[in-house]
Amino acid sequence: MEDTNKSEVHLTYWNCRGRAQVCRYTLEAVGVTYTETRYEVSDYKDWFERDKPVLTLPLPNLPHFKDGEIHFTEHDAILRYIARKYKPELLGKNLADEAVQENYLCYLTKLFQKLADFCHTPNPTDESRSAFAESHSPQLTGINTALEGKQFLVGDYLTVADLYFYEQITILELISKDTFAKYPNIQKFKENLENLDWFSNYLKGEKFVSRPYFGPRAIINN
Ligand SMILES: N[C@@H](CCC(=O)N[C@@H](CS)C(=O)NCC(=O)O)C(=O)O
Repeated sequence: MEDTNKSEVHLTYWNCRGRAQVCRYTLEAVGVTYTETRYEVSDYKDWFERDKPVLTLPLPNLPHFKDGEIHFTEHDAILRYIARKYKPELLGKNLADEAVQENYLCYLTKLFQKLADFCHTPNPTDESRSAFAESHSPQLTGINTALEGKQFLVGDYLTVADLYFYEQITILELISKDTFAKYPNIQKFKENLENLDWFSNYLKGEKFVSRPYFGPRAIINN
């Protein structure tokens, strides 16, 4: 278990990308000092048998997030909390932008489970991988069109939905590497994010969890 010195702001998850990755991006985006616990899957008993039973939360799970006395679970609640507290514009600068941001974020949080499920499906073939990616073409076409003339999903500034979409682009590329060949605006969007100084430094740095994406039962994972 990797356990950096605990600070007031602390994120706990497995040592993989999973549901915590966008929480990590969001912590980086707001620039707050934070620490992490990352359980090794081989030491899963540390979580399930030692720490989880004594966690006095109504819905103990991973990820869980602590900010001083405030302590809770659910990765999407964590994302919104971090943004709301440290940089509310990450949820949209006005009511109209908030609606667009939430529209994407709600869609993408549901999509996560579908991507994760596919990555755990036995015996994927090149055909099944590209067919799965292709099954999302109505939504990807819609997003590609909506990105025309825009830097990010809401407009010219970053929101949590962008960070979420970024992560899912990388998962879809892991499933089928040419998924975005026919979506130039999504490719440009990905570059726009990777060109942000704080993000490119994070991706190159030691804190970044590059692999694996999921736990060891995933078939598509690296
Ligand atoms: N709805 C929860 C799902 C959390 C969840 O499924 N966590 C998985 C990893 S992605 C886990 O291993 N949980 C540990 C547990 O069940 O105690 C969320 O969105 O955060």
